[in-house]
Amino acid sequence: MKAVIILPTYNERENIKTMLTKLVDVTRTIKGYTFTVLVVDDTSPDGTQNEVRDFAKTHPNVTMLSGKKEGLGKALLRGMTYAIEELDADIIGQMDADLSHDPSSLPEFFKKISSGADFVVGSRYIPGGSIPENWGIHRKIFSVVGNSIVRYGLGFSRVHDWTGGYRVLKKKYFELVKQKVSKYSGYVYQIAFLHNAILAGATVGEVPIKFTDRRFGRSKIAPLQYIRNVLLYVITARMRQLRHGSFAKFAVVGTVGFIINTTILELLVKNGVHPVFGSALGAECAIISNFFLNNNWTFRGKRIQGFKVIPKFVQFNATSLGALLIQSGTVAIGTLFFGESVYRWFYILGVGIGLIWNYTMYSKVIWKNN
Ligand SMILES: Nc1nc2c(ncn2[C@@H]2O[C@H](COP(=O)(O)OP(=O)(O)OP(=O)(O)O)[C@@H](O)[C@H]2O)c(=O)[nH]1
Ligand SMILES: [Mg+2]
Repeated sequence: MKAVIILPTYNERENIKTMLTKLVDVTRTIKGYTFTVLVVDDTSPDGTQNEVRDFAKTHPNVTMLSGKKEGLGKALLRGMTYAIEELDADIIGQMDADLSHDPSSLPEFFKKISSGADFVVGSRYIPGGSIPENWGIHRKIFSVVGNSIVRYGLGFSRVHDWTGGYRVLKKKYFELVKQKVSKYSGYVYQIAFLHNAILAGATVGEVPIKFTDRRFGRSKIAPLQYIRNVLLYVITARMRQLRHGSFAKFAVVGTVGFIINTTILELLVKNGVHPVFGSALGAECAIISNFFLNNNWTFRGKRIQGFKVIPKFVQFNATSLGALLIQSGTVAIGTLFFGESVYRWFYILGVGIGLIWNYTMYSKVIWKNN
């Protein structure tokens, strides 16, 4: 497998050689991948590029992509595109070049990739990870509050660090989200990238990292603008989710299932099959269709993959059976108390309760955050 680690740089002359030395050493210890380090520099005026060129003379697996200054998001976009198209990357990594990200954690990222994760993020907010103690209280608050807003605001609280730039992912997820994230910049780019990858079905792994403060060079963040943009992203993303809410999709999927159920029943009965058998077969076909449509569309952000599909499909069948029992139970109770003539009202009530049952089971049990 081919892995490309991207180091975006802007004025990192004092850091880049140390970073490259450490990184190249670490990559040699990771088995099963061949590594290229790609420095994506925005024509830094401080001479970063000379340092990289000098280093690359003795390290053929270090290469550089130069461009004009358009911000970190654009640099990453350009770098990842180049990594896939020109360097044939299967796996893409990104790290800050200012020594804040310790290369010695990198093997952990690749371990997670090898064991099935699609997108591994370095987390400062899980046990074993940390933010610099010497950060001023303001920066600490910005960092912690900013991340919490994103975590809970977007509704994927299982991922703890959204703004960090220490990540390793399968190329597929960059290709899937590239169009959607190209309009964002800075930290918001990092957030939108991870968010869209999750929505596209990526399973996320986390590695604790101790983020250390840069010793050289200038910080490029603008806190207030950062908080505003993050908030704006979370709010608009949430509104979009509501508009295309999963409940609406769930309803569409259910309707498709109903049509399949009815069509199969009618076809079978027309061909001499007993209605009981026809409706059972129709119902099972609808269940299969519902399961796969929900898995790949309604709940695709939590898509079930691999062998897990089997037990989940069994659970899904049990849930559908539950809905059937709720529906007929409601009709049974209703007619028992109010006579058979009112069965339609209780049928409608039963369908309603059954829908709520189904939706709750789908979103809280079957497609709960896995
Ligand atoms: N190519 C490119 N790289 C950038 C740009 N802005 C930042 N970087 C690089 O992206 C990485 C992270 O940026 P930093 O400025 O270190 O951001 P930070 O770590 O949040 O904040 P400080 O370390 O305090 O400055 C570093 O390697 C930077 O050199 C940019 O516009 N273009
Ligand atoms: Mg930094």
